[in-house]
Amino acid sequence: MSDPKIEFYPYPAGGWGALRSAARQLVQHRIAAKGTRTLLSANQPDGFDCPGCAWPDRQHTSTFEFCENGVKAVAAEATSRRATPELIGQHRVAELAAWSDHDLEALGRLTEPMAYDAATDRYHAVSWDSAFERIAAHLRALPHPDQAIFYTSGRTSNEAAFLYQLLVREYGTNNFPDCSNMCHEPSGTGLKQSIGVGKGSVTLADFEQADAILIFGQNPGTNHPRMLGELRAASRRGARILSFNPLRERGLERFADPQNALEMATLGSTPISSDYFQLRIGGDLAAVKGLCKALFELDDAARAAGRPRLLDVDFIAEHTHGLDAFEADVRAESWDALTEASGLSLDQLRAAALTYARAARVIACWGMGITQHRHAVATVQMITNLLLLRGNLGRPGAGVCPVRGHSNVQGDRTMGIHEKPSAQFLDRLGAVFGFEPPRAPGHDTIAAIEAMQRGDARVFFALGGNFAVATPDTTLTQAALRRCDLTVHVSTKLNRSHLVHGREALVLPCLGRTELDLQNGTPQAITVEDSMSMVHLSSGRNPPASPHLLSEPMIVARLASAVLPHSKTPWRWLVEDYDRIRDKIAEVFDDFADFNRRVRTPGGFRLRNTASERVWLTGSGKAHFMAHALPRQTTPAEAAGQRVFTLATVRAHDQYNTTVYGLDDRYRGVFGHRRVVFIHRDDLQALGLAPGEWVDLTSVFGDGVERRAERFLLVEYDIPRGCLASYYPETNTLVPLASHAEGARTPASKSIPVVLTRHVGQAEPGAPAS
Ligand SMILES: Nc1nc2c(c(=O)[nH]1)N[C@H]1C(S)=C(S)[C@@H](COP(=O)(O)OP(=O)(O)OC[C@H]3O[C@@H](n4cnc5c(=O)[nH]c(N)nc54)[C@H](O)[C@@H]3O)O[C@H]1N2
Ligand SMILES: Nc1nc2c(c(=O)[nH]1)N[C@H]1C(S)=C(S)[C@@H](COP(=O)(O)OP(=O)(O)OC[C@H]3O[C@@H](n4cnc5c(=O)[nH]c(N)nc54)[C@H](O)[C@@H]3O)O[C@H]1N2
Ligand SMILES: [Mo]
Repeated sequence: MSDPKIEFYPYPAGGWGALRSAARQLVQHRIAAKGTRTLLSANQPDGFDCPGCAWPDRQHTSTFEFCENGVKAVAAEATSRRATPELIGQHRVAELAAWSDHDLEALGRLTEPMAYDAATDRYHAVSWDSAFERIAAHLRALPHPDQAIFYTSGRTSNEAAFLYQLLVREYGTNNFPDCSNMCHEPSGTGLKQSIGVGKGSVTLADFEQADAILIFGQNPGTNHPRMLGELRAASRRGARILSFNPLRERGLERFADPQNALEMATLGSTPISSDYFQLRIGGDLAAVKGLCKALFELDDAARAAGRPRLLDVDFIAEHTHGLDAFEADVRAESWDALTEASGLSLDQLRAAALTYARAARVIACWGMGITQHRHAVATVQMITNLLLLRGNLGRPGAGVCPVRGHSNVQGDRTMGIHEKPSAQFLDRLGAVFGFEPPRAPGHDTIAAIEAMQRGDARVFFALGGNFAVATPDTTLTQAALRRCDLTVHVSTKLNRSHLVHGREALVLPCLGRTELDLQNGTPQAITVEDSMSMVHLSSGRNPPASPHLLSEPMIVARLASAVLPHSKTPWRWLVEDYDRIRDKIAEVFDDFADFNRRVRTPGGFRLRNTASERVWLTGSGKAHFMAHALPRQTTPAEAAGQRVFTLATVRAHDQYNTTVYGLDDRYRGVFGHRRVVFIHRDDLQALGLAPGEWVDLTSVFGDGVERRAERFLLVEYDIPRGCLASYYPETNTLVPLASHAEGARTPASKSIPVVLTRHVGQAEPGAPAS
């Protein structure tokens, strides 16, 4: 490992730094001309969908949309390195478990199915048939299908997800924990209650028309770099961009478009945020409630002066329900409580409300800074309330925009990956495929971990992802996984979840998004749904990393044939031509009528979003204002005489969730090291600590369990006092399973109460002098 270096990064997001970093990735993965071709076919009408993020693409793009982190995602998949069974089998699993996540990833692509051998503590190659037979034998032997868990990560295509949920339901359970449980679940839950549909209502065209864009708890410079293109254009035409984020994030400040020759040549850049509100971690509910309160006051003043109203009273009367109770609750909230809880001043809240009131068309975007809190659902609904007050829903240039993570996480949910499916969907699925689907609700991510912990769940199967690392309460969760009789992972790369295994374990390697998927000699395309409900085709071009790889739909179909010998579903026939799977999807979901034809029009098609048509599929047929009290103060100010901080776990620039590409976080000025804690200068002083010193983090929940993460480097940062930030997943061990969003059970990994103590013990080699 290189020495850690902490050095302010003075440049805009994007720009030459992005090009240099992208070039380095190609070299690291030994990708020459082939890689360039691979990249050029990302997000093209007849190429593959970028596996990076769920931000949509401009239709009919003719030029390659450059995205540094898209390059990393593609390069990581197109790497020429191979993790063969021979290579992996050279090491005992106990040995591999001591490697860093970065080093496991760096072994390259998996090439053959492997089984764990307890006698030697090693993985070795097995045939596909024996792997499927082994899984089938375990599943058939379980006393009840609810003793098996079927996880999904959001890179899975619509076709694979549809077949997967069908297999699992024909087998007999709704146990579908999903990465969405840890991600945008509160957005779906909150929006469904408020506006009748749990998805974003805007399209890219709306970004061209918005007068103001509010961005809450999202770091697009790292996690959705292509979004910066839209924000840059909006900023250039004078739209106001209001960022709400405890951390100063470079991508929300300035951006140089690598595709803009002038900006690159002149080292110029475009400011992104017009206003930056550095609120307290978890302060968004209070901030937005404050904006609503200020808006009511502005409206009072307008009314008193005989000026036009600032509330959209016609919209409110025709389309909404519950204003009176909401308004009374907001007016009764004191400014003191709102400023204290948000960490913003009255002036800041009033200024933001004025900007909001002056904009005719407003979009609100949000990410994990909103959803990974106990009060996440309430915050999503408060943001929606703010928009409803001025009719900013269901008209051009306005609406809600939860920015999804994984490239098909939204599509997987649409395809029925859900632990609480609706009766209507199950009826239809059962009718189309001639079986009786299970009706009992299944396990979400937290319930799945609890079931394994109790020993009630015996088989864990994962279609993608890295469950052992992405989930909270690492020590407890990993112990739960180890209690299983069998753990199975369908994966592209070796990761820690393969090493934290059950009594028996299998790793099944699959084709990646960028690779040619031939069935019966014919290239197949899959489909995905982006964050704005656009469904489009994706066809890989690269030769597969190994001749032994199977596609995800094929893995599901072959497993189904082994597990369900009496199934009426023609599994193998369906996967000979993915059009056949899509025809079945169209039979089950009305929104996918004529799927195969519509998805072949350039750019694909948009799924209906009723909220964007001002049709409200709520109980009352109207959009709902939802009143919410400020979150209770659950964190003690002190624990055993030590100051308690609130820690948010965030992504560094060189990672994709649990996949660590590199050790830099360029925009935040961190190089060569990941175990850092960002902290305000005055807090350092108050603790008698200095930047460059090492600390341990201990979380404070009062449940008697010690949760501790050791040896983190203190980094002074522009962050409010009392707030800390550190990287995910190194800090997941600090989050108790029981700390999660109310009503959506997303782990509260953005608000962990912790105390800092000086690290004693072995000094870190290469620690920078402070
Ligand atoms: N390159 C890359 N792209 C990715 C990913 C990746 O890891 N790498 N992950 C993908 C996935 S699955 C997802 S879900 C998305 C995640 O994308 P983001 O939502 O951007 O994810 P995070 O980095 O977790 O944190 C977001 C921001 O929330 C801020 N924040 C923390 N706490 C609070 C708070 O209480 N209030 C407010 N207002 N802000 C807060 C942090 O400072 C940070 O800027 O990105 C997707 N795209
Ligand atoms: N503390 C904390 N915890 C968090 C978060 C946080 O912000 N803070 N964020 C949460 C969020 S938003 C999410 S979405 C989850 C992510 O949780 P997961 O989705 O479970 O994790 P990933 O790291 O995205 O999964 C990476 C693995 O997917 C496999 N993979 C990659 N491409 C493919 C493919 O095409 N097919 C298959 N089958 N496998 C593939 C590779 O083997 C790789 O190792 O983590 C959550 N956990
Ligand atoms: Mo996510």
